[in-house]
Amino acid sequence: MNLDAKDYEIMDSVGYDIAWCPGCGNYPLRKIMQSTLAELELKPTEVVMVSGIGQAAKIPHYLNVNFFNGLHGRALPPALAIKAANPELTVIAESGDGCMYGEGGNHFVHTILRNPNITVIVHDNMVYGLTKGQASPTTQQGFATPVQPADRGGWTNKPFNPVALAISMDASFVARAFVGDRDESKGILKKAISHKGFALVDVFQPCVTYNKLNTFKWFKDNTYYLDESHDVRDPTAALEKAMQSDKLPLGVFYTNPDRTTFEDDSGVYDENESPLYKREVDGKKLLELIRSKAKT
Ligand SMILES: Cc1ncc(C[n+]2csc(CCOP(=O)(O)OP(=O)(O)O)c2C)c(N)n1
Ligand code: SF4
Ligand SMILES: [Mg+2]
Repeated sequence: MNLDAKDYEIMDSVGYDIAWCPGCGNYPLRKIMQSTLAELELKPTEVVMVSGIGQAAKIPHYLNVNFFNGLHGRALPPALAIKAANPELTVIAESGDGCMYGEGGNHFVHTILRNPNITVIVHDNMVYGLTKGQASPTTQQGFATPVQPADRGGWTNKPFNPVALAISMDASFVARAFVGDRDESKGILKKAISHKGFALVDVFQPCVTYNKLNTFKWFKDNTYYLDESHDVRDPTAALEKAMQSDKLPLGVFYTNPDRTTFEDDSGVYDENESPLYKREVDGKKLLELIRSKAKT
């Protein structure tokens, strides 16, 4: 099968406008996603993208894939459920730093624990873009916002470190990328999507309108790539790299392919490999179950 990036473009006949600002880092990420999916030879019909609310969360609207666009912070529960009901699909949860780590922070933690075989791609622009520039969990200290002005010292919290948190929880794949580096990002995303288990890729994505601090140049100047000497199976080494803040490492920090997945652990595929959605519902059993619960 020969797929190329164009296969993931929405047909012009559908008639849609892209609501991102000119120069936004979401555009290169969209292109990177298209070539990543094409090179993995995943048919658009086999991919489901799940997002929440925000600028990043609009990405599935602008790609030719199946998608479920739910509530702010709530991308992960439906992503887990879709994968559990139909493991044949490639499920990608994709949303912003606020959506995934702020409003969705609880789901982020508990989905790492459950280890479903899904990929989580976070457009990390270190700001709430859609709602016009408030601080998000990954906002840098000193960043001035409309409610934390520069003359009061800006945002005072230390930024949340999703990579370190995920490694400390033994997430099965943890990586960071930067949209300014297309080939490297594509390589990282290909590994993440091919990995069996929960795979996190935190992607630095400049917001050119509301984040004048963390620009394309800032990310270029303040990042470097982990090299071959980094042992991705060593959690202590991975955590040490993740805690670096003078220069932020990019690449794959950590993998643990030995963890069993949520789908495996659920037991529903132990004796029957047929996806849940294809199985007949036993009406009698279901009624008995409902009645037994109604009595308690
Ligand atoms: C429960 C809830 N809280 C707040 C909002 C308002 N809201 C919508 S998008 C958003 C911020 C989005 O920021 P982020 O997820 O970082 O995405 P970005 O726009 O930066 O890509 C907020 C606060 C909402 N829709 N629902
Ligand atoms: S506000 Fe920022 S994140 Fe949103 S579209 Fe504009 S540049 Fe992109
Ligand atoms: Mg954001």
